[in-house]
Amino acid sequence: PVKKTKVKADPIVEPVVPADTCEPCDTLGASLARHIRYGLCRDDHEPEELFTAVGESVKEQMLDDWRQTRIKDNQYQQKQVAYLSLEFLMGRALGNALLSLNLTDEAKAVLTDYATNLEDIEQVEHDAGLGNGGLGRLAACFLDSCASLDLSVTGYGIRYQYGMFMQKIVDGYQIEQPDRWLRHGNPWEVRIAHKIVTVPFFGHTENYVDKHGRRHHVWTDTQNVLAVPYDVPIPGFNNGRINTLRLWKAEANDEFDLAEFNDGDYAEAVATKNLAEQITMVLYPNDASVNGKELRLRQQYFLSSASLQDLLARYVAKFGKDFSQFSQHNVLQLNDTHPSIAVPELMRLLLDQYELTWDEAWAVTSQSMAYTNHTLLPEALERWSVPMMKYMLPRIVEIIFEINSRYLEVVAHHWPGNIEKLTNMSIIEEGPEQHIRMAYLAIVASFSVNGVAGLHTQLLKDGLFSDFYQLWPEKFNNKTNGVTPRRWLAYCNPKLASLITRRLGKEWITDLSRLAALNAFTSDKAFVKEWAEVKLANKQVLSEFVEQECGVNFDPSMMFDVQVKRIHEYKRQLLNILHVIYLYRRILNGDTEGMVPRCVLIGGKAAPGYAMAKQIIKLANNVAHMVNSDPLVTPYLRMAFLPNYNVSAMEKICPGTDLSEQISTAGKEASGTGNMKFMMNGALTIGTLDGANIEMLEEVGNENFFLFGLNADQVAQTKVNYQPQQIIAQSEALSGVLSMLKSGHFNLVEPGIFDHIIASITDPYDQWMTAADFESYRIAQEKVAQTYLDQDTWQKISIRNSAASGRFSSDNTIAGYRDDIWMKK
Ligand code: B1N
Repeated sequence: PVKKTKVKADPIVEPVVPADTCEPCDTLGASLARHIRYGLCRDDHEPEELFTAVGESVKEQMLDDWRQTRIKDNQYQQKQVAYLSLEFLMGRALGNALLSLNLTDEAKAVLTDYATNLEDIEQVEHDAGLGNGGLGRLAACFLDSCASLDLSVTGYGIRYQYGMFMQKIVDGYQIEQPDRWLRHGNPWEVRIAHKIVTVPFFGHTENYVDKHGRRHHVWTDTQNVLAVPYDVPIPGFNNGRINTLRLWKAEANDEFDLAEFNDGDYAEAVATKNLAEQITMVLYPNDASVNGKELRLRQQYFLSSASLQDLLARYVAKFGKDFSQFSQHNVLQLNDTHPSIAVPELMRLLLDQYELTWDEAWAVTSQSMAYTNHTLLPEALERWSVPMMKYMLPRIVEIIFEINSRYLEVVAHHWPGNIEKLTNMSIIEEGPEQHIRMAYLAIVASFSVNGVAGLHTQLLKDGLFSDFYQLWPEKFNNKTNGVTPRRWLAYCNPKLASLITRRLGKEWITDLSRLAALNAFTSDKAFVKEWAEVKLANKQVLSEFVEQECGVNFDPSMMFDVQVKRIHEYKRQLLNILHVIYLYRRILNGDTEGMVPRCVLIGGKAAPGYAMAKQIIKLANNVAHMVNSDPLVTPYLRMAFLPNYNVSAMEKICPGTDLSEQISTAGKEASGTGNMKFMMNGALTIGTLDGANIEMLEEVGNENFFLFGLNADQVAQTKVNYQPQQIIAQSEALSGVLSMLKSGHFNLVEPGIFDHIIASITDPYDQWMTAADFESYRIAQEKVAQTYLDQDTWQKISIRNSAASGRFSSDNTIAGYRDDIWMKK
């Protein structure tokens, strides 16, 4: 490795302390030696410490570019995007950073000096699980794409002390344990103490009119919490850009405890400190459902206020207090409504702190906010109690009411005399207790509202937000989700990546549409053979992982049929389990003609308060137990429930999967993104016409996708007079499965534990319509099996799936956000 030249400061800036007076940073090897010798302070290091030293040295390799990126971006040469999200599901950073910096080979070589290897070091890194599922992982993929597309985008989030809980399975039941991911420190983060800001809570408001007749508002008597930024570098792929993910940590300020200290009540003072620091203690583990807890609102306001203060301070440093240019230089993308309290907070800062008029402040706010909706599920729509919010954020509530009354004039003007419209569209929901409809607040204040897949956006326009679509059609747009091909192909599947690169060159890594060229190789026998060999090798790796995590033997010669995602009724893990029971019964009955040996893997976490989801986990484990313990069954069927499914598990799972299960009730999954990772890695999909599945099917064609089930319209129609009992009676297969379940075959020692699940299937109000889709699913699975028997055809379809996945690169998605939302004029 060559020694770098001295760091040159960018001529257009004058740093306070000229940074080019020091020696440039070392090579990775020298840096690592120094960190091990002088950073760890001792010789008896555990693998964790060695990882820390490696992480520190890799971070060091980014510092010069990070600084140059910051200097450049402080010039506001391009529009600054702030991506506000309560979740960033980053996973591990080491392997990804090395790939982006093109340092993987160097790191491998360097580590041989330390009697270890890169792979082992990588395994030591704890996942940054600062998210629940798709929404948080999407934010992480977006950061990668933004940096790789050379966009100046800062992620703003929360530095949760405890991320997503660790899931253990005990006797088939989910047990949650705290995720102490920061226990060994975090080499990637940098605490930026001089960018601390203060976030107010509680207190009350006073207002007065000054001698010029201007009304002033003071929010006073507040309890103030410090927001301390921790910056994490986000390297672009081989392009020298290092963006920033800024995560806020709550700390108590020093004022709070003076009174108590003076009274000698030390314990009381420390208790107050804990209260402040609680704000960023833990991630709420709900996916696609709300948890109306006060602390969650505090997190939301804390993130929004800290991030906006940060943005405004930066803007003022460059442009002064003339905010008329603000929206020309800044845009805020709200990742769902979770940070939508940023709307009234930006108004507050502009009105009360920078003394803009209402109209000026509103112009700034409504021209810089953009909102992404991620779900139609009513249980996930945020509504905050007005009395609670008044107590916590009194000034914010005043502003929301003012926004609402001005906006309702627009509604009244558009629909004269229509009281119902006013009630339906009001940001304030009336009732025994008033509530703020956060989605409406976000729509009213945003110049862009987008859904995350074609069908989802259509359903937003036709249903949930149809009134708003009539009022402001120009705000609505679709941005189908994507995933980063760096992590989800180049990094996680090196064997396939290398095969593709040997045939196509490496441009696909930044232009995934090039994978289309793989279609030409489906008739190249040698290529198809190599493709199959790579899959087999990846199945071997996955098999070892399953053995280690579940103690179940997955034979790589069998079909690997996988469903990994959060456990939710709408995602219908239950449908999958019912199908396993169906196959199991057939095997017991000796009906194995044409059956393809399969290994079924299910993984995912249930929200701790979601009883039905937890029962589904238990059922999966019990069925797996029965299946795996019968030697007559295991030649045809094996099943495992993978504990603690997370980002790093998916990195092993998607390369080794044959069949990807995307079987949600149509109209319920906004997009899905796991579906795309599997497709990229050559899995075939069995799926419904839901979310982005529809677009995947469009890209790959009907012959290469196992489609089944009702579509969204049919689901809505069927709902009117749904009679699952009848459907069950007409299906021999489903009747058999249900009677076996009812007989207690899977829960002999725990009678009754699955009664709820069984009842849900036969319930005419079953929203998820499991019974309705069973037959069609079963038949599609038959077709899967037939296809798998013809391995040559299967492998060709597999190639076509990868080839057709180009559209689902998050680079593509981000180019859309850039062109239609962020840079739109
Ligand atoms: O967002 C993903 C989509 O691909 C999924 O289809 C969608 O279900 C997911 C409240 C959510 N929607 N809503 C959430 C997460 C946490 C929370 O507290 C809601 N997650 C989704 C990316 O667009």
